[in-house]
Amino acid sequence: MAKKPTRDAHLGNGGELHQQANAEHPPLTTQQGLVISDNQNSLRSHPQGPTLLEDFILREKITHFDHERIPERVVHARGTGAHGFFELTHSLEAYTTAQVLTEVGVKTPVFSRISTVAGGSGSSDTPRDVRGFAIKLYTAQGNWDIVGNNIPVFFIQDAIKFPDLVHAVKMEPDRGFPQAASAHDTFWDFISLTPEAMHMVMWIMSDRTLARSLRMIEGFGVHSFRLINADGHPTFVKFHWRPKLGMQSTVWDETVKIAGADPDFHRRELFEVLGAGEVAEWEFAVQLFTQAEADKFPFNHLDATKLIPEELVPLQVIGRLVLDRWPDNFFAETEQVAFCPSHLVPGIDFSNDPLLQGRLFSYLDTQLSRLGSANFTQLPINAPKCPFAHQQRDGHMQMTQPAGRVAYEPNTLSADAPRADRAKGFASVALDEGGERGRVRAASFADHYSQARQFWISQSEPEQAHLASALVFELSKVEHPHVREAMVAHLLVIDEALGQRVADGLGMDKLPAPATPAQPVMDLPPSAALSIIDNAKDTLEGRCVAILVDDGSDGAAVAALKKAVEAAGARVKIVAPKVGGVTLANGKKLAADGQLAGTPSVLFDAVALVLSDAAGKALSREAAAVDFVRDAFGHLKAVAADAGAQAVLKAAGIQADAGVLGADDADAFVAAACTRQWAREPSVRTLA
Ligand code: HDE
Repeated sequence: MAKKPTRDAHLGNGGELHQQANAEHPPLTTQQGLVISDNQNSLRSHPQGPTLLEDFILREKITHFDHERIPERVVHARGTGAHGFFELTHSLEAYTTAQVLTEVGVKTPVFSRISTVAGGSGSSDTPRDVRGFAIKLYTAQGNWDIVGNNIPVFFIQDAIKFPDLVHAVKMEPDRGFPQAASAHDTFWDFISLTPEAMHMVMWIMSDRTLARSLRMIEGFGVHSFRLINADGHPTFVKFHWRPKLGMQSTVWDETVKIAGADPDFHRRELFEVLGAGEVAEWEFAVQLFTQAEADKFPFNHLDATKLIPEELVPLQVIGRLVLDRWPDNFFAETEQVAFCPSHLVPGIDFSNDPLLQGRLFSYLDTQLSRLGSANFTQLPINAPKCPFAHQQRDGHMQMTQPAGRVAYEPNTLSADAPRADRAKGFASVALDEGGERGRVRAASFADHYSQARQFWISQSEPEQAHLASALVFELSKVEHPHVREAMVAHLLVIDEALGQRVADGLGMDKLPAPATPAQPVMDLPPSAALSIIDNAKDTLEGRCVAILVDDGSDGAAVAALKKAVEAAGARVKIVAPKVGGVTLANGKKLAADGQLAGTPSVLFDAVALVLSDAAGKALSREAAAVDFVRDAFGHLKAVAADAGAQAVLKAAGIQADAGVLGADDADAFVAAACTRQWAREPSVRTLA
């Protein structure tokens, strides 16, 4: 058991509190190991006098503090990290020599960082944004970083456009806002001039960008990579991570409110569940295909604005990723971790995707300015866990002390100097790259609308309504009418009805002429994998349910609900008007996990209210309680309420439906809580 810290202290002359070292608490020292006698008072010339420059202890402490911050990531600044492992379940030996993909059952340690893209490191967890999904696998053959996103396609086809894209989405340079939001003129101006972004626009306006939990998103390597087998034969591969808990999103109004109620919503949840011994788990799957197969695709797989439909190349599940340990120190690990798509292992190689090719340069370069030294690889979170040896030397913050006089290769002066190894070493795939050089885009990259249309028609009805409404929301924040019109012109090409719906939502008097596609738009078949709702798991596992109680609540009803919810794999939080808890009708005290005003229902997947008649009456005049129910209902959640709580439901104007239940049938409540009440949506909001 952890030792309890002692609180012993004495007061100094000025009434300040001093704690002193003792048998349990070692002495506090400077960075040089000098024991500090007084950590409360700086060195003064006399009690009323100025502080002396001589105070090297003060100066060391303040100087270090002044330099605590490093530049945040230029994109993906806000992220949450966790440790875990990758375990291979099916060997890809026929395709690759990479041990991490051939040694079944081996657990490879990993560090993952899931991030938003546009906001600064202090922004909230829940803007409408792509999520970065970066995994560092510390394999026996060196570190392999899969630096992907939760969306399988990207905005642009060529790396040279990336700084423009990011400048467009970030805070506008003259005003310094909006933070972490694409709903502004510069973003949509750029996008409206970038037809290749239209497929990605469909994804970011869909519920994919409104993640319920970091454990409920997919991950994609996005680009094609190559696997190389023992004969040197290449096979193309796409990487996929599929969440064990299924995918789930929030609804937009809920998302907006979560940002206010808990800006750390995703980070806190992962912290809490890992601390409670739960894990976050994904299946690892690959799509494998040959050049000959790729030649028959109706698109170019080297174009990162395209995905390969699962119907065309099925996913093969070959392993799992488990995150099970929160980092010890956020800065040392989550902030200092340096992912680079160029970190790979023998048996894996890049493709010629022009976006990937640019990334191979960018990430190493950005680490140099962010972490300040070419020795960032020596930080514990970045160092390989396999043996490594090289002749790279010196530089800022060199942490190693290589012995001997040899720091070059070849040499004859060192008996054990490292040497290249042709058999085991990394080999780039042999390719004939003949052709004319030039600043060109392949003609096979020119179809920008077919897969956007495919995504749209693959969405369920509620998802289509959300997507169209998201476009209306975003474009309503755009001040320039010509930008709105240009976007509607693209949407009309994707799907006429979509363009019309958005134009209506924007109150446009006249439809603009549709944009002119460079190539005829194909009618691709819908792909079942693209909808979240159609693929939702009927489960409460990994979710969180609130029970609102007050003095006089029925303890047996609370216990029965809690038992049923926990049996379904979800967590329960007790919400009460005071955090100290309540006295139940049976006289027992029940502690609260959250205070009503600070713990709104947006933080939960379903809510139950167990209230005495008197408490129900009192809370029906309490805005926080009424909003608690109104929001849960408006966000399509199951609501269970006993007789006493009916007064609150009435005050919230709740019309009973299949998702509004009594509090006496815990199993029925759990069954209803497993899914959102989509049928309710048209009765609570008008969507585009
Ligand atoms: Fe990144 N990206 N990116 N990106 N990216 C960075 O690297 C860049 C792209 C992605 O948790 C930066 O360490 C360029 C696609 C993730 O630490 C930077 C291009 C995908 C993360 C950078 C792209 C990503 C980054 C900023 C266009 C999905 C966070 C800080 C060619 C496949 C990793 C850093 C973490 C971070 C550059 C496009 C994913 C500046 C030039 C496509 C998950 O190097």
